[in-house]
Amino acid sequence: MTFRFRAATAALALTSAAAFMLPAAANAHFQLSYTPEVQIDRPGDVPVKLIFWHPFENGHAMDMAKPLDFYMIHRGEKTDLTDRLTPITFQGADNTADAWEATVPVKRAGDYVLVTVPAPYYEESEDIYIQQITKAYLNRGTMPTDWAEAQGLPTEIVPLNKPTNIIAGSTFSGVVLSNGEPVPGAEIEIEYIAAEPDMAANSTTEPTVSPLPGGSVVAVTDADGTFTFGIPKAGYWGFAALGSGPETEHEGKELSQDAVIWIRAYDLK
Ligand SMILES: [Cu+2]
Repeated sequence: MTFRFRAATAALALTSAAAFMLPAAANAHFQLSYTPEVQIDRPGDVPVKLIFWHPFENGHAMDMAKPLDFYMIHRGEKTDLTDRLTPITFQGADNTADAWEATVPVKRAGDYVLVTVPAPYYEESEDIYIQQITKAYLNRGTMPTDWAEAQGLPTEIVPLNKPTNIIAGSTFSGVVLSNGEPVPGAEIEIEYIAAEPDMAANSTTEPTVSPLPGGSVVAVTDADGTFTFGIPKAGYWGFAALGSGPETEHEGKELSQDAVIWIRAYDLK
């Protein structure tokens, strides 16, 4: 983030037009892989929306090109879902953006790990490309099968707590990997989906919380590449390891290849 923050500040100094980009630069980009519920009761096609957004501030949405890859892992088996991707327009609070929807064919009990590999996105205010390789999890029938496994991605966050039912008020830990190796000192940006997308309207909704003063919520991995964060509230929390991936350049510019993971927290009732 230090680099990205400095880059954004420099861009701001250079052009007044960049002032409009300040909210986009000051808060975290997050690649969403959103389903309204991660606990799936019965077999069927589960709708998912892929949106590149600032979900904590209910802010600017970015145009997504067609993802390079979109698939699920269930009981260790990979199923390509790219032919299920359909373009949509997402209506954010400030703007509209190109996004994608698909369905996930949930059949047997177990975990379904959704992996999205987006095309690198050019962020004009920072003059860099950003590629957030994203994992999200569904579960059917409470049977744990895949959630604890690394998926062999260039970079990823491996959860150390089951990501589909974190207790609000407890903690979530993860390990950041790059080419399968732990990444010490990785910067993790942390966001809450303040306004969960309306699945029918492809729009934002009324936010339930406001982002914190002081910018991004951040953790840093320890010497083993591990981080822990206390989860204060039920809902969807995203963690993005910035620039943790092995690819550092795209089309002659800097590439921030990030690892994103989404977890779902519930209140104890
Ligand atoms: Cu941004």
